[in-house]
Amino acid sequence: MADYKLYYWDLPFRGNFIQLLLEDVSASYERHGAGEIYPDKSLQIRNPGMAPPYLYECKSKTYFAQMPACLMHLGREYDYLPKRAEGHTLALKTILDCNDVLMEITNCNGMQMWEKKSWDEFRYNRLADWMRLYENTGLEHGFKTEGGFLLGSTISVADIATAALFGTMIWSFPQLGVDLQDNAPNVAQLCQRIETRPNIRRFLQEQREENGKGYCGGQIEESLRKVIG
Ligand SMILES: N[C@@H](CCC(=O)N[C@@H](CS)C(=O)NCC(=O)O)C(=O)O
Repeated sequence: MADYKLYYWDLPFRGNFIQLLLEDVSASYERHGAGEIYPDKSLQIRNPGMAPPYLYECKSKTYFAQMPACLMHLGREYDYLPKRAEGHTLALKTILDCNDVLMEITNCNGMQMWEKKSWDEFRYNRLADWMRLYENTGLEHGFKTEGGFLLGSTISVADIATAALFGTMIWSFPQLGVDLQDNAPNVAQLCQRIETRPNIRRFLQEQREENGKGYCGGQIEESLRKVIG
């Protein structure tokens, strides 16, 4: 029996945050469609969750929802959390930042479609600031050492989350690679280092062959593609 079951759509968007970690630690897990739980059973599972991803832990027969909670849980299980209090808190903060960026880049889960003007304003101001924020965090902590990670000299959930955020974004929208390079060159390098870790590389290659450039899906992805050009 697998150790975990991950319920998500056939898209990288929030699912890859969890999946990259599961892959990196060689956890045994099964992928299931989000529709097996969402929306009909969302309130019936133990620890109900409003929306995918859902992570089921077989040994405890427990479900977890909310991507940051799932990642922190796995981080503790697999020793991917910084030991010191500041680092531990920053790891959670980094994942929450990622979730904010996901919310912003999808205009609140597609509540409103992007127009060229609003997109450019977001891209060259707020998104650029987000990138700089990750870069500064790394420079204040792990990037002091050559080949270091975001928060220190060892890999943590913060690196998995950063790569799941920006690595995926750049893969799906290569035009944004320039933005990351200009605003956060060390983060760009970090994403490459994480994406080339053997298990992650194998997984991403397979996923990208199957899903192409797919990002978050739906009309909001179409709208993003239109404005990014
Ligand atoms: N804060 C939640 C957001 C979950 C979420 O918005 N999931 C998306 C897919 S990435 C979804 O299917 N939402 C449907 C809904 O909210 O009803 C998390 O981090 O897991």
